[in-house]
Amino acid sequence: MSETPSAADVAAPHRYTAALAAAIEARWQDFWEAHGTYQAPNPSGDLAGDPETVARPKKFFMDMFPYPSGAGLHVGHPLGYIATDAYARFHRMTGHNVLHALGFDAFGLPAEQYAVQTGTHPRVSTETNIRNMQQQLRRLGLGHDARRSFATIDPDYYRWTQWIFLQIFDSWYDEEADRARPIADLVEQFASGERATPDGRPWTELTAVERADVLAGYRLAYASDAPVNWCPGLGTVLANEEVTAEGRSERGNYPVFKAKLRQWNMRITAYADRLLNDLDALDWPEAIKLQQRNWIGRSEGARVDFPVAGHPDAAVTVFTTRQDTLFGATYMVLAPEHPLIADGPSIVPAAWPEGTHAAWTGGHATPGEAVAAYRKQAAAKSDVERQAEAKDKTGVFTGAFAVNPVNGEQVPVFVADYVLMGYGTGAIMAVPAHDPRDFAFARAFELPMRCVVEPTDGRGTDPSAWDDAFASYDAPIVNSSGPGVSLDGLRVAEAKARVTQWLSAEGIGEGTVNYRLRDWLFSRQRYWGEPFPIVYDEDGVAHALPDSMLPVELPEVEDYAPRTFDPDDADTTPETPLSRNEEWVHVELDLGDGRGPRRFRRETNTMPNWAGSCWYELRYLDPRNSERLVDPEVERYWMGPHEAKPHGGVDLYVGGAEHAVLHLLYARFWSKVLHDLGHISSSEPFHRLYNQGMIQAYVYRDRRGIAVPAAEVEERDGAYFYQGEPVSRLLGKMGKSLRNAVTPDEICAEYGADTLRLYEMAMGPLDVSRPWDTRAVVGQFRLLQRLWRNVVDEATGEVSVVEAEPDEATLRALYKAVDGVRQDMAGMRFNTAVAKITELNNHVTKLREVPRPVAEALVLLIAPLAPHVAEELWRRLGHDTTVVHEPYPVADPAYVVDETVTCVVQVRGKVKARLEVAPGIAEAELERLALAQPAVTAALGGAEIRKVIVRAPKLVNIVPA
Ligand code: ANZ
Repeated sequence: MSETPSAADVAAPHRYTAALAAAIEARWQDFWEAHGTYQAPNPSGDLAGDPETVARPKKFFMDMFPYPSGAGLHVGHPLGYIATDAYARFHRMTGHNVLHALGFDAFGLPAEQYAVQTGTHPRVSTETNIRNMQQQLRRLGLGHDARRSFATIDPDYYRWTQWIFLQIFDSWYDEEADRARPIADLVEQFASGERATPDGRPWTELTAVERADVLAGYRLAYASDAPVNWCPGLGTVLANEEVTAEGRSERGNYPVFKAKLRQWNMRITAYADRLLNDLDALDWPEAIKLQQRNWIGRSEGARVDFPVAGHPDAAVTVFTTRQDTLFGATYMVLAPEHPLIADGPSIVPAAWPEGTHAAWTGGHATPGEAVAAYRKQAAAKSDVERQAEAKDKTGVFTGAFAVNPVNGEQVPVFVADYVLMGYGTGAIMAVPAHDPRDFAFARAFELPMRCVVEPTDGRGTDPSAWDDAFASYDAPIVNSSGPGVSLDGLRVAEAKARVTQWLSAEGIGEGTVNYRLRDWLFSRQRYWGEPFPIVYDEDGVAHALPDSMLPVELPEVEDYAPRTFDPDDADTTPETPLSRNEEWVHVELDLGDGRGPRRFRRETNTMPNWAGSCWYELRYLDPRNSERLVDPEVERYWMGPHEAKPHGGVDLYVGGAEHAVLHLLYARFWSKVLHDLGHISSSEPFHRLYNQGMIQAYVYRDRRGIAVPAAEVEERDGAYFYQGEPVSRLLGKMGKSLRNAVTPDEICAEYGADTLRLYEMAMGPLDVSRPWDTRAVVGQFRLLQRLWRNVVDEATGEVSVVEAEPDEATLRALYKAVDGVRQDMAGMRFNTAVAKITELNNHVTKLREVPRPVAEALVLLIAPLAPHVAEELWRRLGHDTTVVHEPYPVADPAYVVDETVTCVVQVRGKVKARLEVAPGIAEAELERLALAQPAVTAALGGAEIRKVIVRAPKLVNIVPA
């Protein structure tokens, strides 16, 4: 819209223009805010409200909350927010109590890095960003309950993040009860002797340090020295997901080393089965469920002990999913970190056994040297790199032999990095004939192969003639008879069962389940995160801080950056930013444990980014509760389980598919712990999950491949030019770096927020990615202009609707639209809802006068999608209530029937009239209509009727006497 009014605007001073839209939108946003229009009442507590609303069916809708980045929003960001808002509005208008709010996920790396560069405290920049984003979002007219907003960096919020950490720290998983229980119950069991201590000594004889060690083996949050990804160049440890396939840091591309560092972990593995099983009852996209299942990676198999020849006390214990192939094991492999070949006493002999194949030694004089060199080489690689399918298999012989328990054969034990220490037992039996990795290794090292599963593809049973392993599950077992057990002739599944039984009877193995899921590394060497509510005493024992000392607020530090080191120096250890504040670190505290004030050292790591988003759904419910995490009645009201939602949870959670695993898995885990400990009735956070698509945008690049500002590109005859030079065009992401970002502010200024909302919803199905096209936005603006004109006289500003009943055709158009739009809104098909509203509006535009009932229905129909203009028109139509809580229009079924059928009316077999009737018309009604036709009356000429034959809906035959 240009600043100077056009001729059309002068003639029509009350036209729906960008300026008018802006005025309307600002007015209603203020109104909603002043009247708390979107406040959802709780059943009790400080947010309790109108009992009539509380008694309605309730819905809790959520978006994945934003990180308040300094770059602000582009039009891609609010796609999901607009959709959930439209959905929430639709539910308010269909009689629900709807909770919809939005907070901010505000701890994180960008603010910290900005702080390092500029010296601005991360809180300052983050809060500025939050304010900017709130302003951008407010302009979109999102109907959030503002009382329920928060940021994860608010001490009032992270107090509870810390409190939950302590709940997890203070509990253990009781396998028998299959749930978490307070650690005090476990202490009780040890103290009473009901449960034996690891070394059998009475609990009372254990020192405090020993007790703490025992309990750490059970706690759901525990510190351990497990190997982690240490990146000296960045000065921090990294999660596996932050390490590239080349074993370098995703950020900065620095080397990453496996180092043993004391770190906090969460025992999420205790919940592996429940996290897996409970997926079934969730209403989530199948693709996401599958990713979670794969991440958890449950494998059923067996553990088998292979004694080591010449070492009566040593055994190589393997995990296998193919115990049916035991007779085909021709060598063994240990992971490089395996304890049997670690420094110190090991099974590696002093010299190469006689007849050792030259290729097995790696050119080393002794097995000891070969193994040590190989271990060093492997330490420099990442797990991903080690497992890469295509790569050549490397390894060396350890000089040791193991004994295959099924046939007594001695098989050589190798060390090779394709076996990982972190999975199963860190050792495998290799069955080269039937496992592709073993096949490749055996070929490279000239190791024997034995076929024990008969190939069904005609390749024969001699593996030396094969090109690859035969890995089928559905085939008979061969070559598998030993002194104790024989499997020949059995199919794979039967053979597995038979061997497993035999192994347990012999005491050399058992059936086991193994998971790919690992415990969750929970510490980071960062500043901008939640401090741990943990202190260490002089013996190094970790203590939980009492409730009264929460929150542990982030202290001021001189330098926000983690200390970095020579990127290649693996022997360095991290120095956390919090550790630099000596006064904060060393404290004298009375923990209330009866031991009086003592000296403690604070934990100086911080929690990972994921922590704050692990429980935020609960905070929306009861945002100001300072006494408890959430009031149980309030939690049950919004999230409690019921028939359609067996584990409870949020009714709808909308966000990007990139959060398929980590965030959703972590949040599910916390939810289960809190449920087990009795704090919440739901055991799943999100009952229904919906992934919205992405808004994509064209990226224009010049001849050098550099992105040019998309807004300044011109199109000529299908080609694109920037400053006269031709540029290429490709669909890509939207963003500042690609110079194609369009902000909601620009679109709001040009057309208004209602147009932007409609356009985003009309672009296509919500779950599909779609290209942004600024030139197409005007289409939705025109829809609103026509709607406006249907209600308001543009010259006078007066309402122009007439007090009249709509004609038949209009009623049909109206109720057809109402019926369709209702279904589309309920099914989140906003694009087709917009199409149906447009169709109805176009019909109304053609009427000479617009009857009030149609105008009002149109306004109500569009209200969830374009709430400001709907409020304005509703008010102008003479209502003093907000449209937000008006009932959504309901269709009259009589007018909804879509097609009509032509009914032929005959008199004495001759066609006299044709009727357009509904396909489901009743016979009596059809007969009545037929007899009322003037042509029929004329043909009868007053004669008596002998018979009327009705074949609804197509034929009526009248037979006169
Ligand atoms: C013998 C065998 C024969 C195997 C055969 C497979 C096929 P999933 O299904 O992913 O759980 N394995 C076990 N631990 C390993 C480790 N730490 N590093 C690398 N590989 C390991 O895989 C289980 C199978 O992967 C196990 O079954 C083992 O090889 C291997 F025809 O044992 B199998």
